[in-house]
Amino acid sequence: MMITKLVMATNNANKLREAREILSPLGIEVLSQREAGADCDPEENGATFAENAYIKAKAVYGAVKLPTIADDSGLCVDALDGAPGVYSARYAPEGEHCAKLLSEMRDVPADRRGAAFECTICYLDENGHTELTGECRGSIGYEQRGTNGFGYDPVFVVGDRTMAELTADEKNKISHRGAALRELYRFLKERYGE
Ligand code: ITT
Repeated sequence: MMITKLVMATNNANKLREAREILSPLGIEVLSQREAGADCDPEENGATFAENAYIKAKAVYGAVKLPTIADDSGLCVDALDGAPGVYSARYAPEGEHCAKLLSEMRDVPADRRGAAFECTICYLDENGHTELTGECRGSIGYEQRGTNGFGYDPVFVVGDRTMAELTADEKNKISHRGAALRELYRFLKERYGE
């Protein structure tokens, strides 16, 4: 029987909103960890997105014992050797991430401003865990533009717009999270049937 309900192990309301936008049209309801009765914020001390996603999924699954997903994601900047990567959330104080990144990238020429948003979704249920990944390539702009989305979206350029200038639907079609969640859906269909 296809899964129709998942718990999402996150304290990030924007990730939860995007997961709902992507999965609810596919017939999967996403409960927040709080709605499911779990109040977890485990230490994310893994070295990779996959390790951190598993840490978060395991903490919430242990509390709710229902099929659980966790998203660990971040921005990997070529000119910074992949940083901030798994440290994306901890890179700067709240609200200062984009400004700090623009300042670090001040002297980097246009042809070396490539970057990728990476996302790993860990799915965990009584049969064990699986990781699904998604990537979105773009580049780092020179100024913040747009008010949609969250995090680094105002400085991440795809085509001629920043991710924060895209509508939610436009972002979800091309985003790292959209790609990983669609992989998750394919995995669930294969394992549990239509
Ligand atoms: P949880 O661990 O509770 O899920 P978090 O925000 O701490 O929430 P992460 O540890 O995975 O999540 O950190 C990911 C950071 O990477 C996030 O805080 C953003 O700054 C950035 N990020 C991830 N996805 C993004 C997106 O779609 N748009 C912009 N920034 C994003």
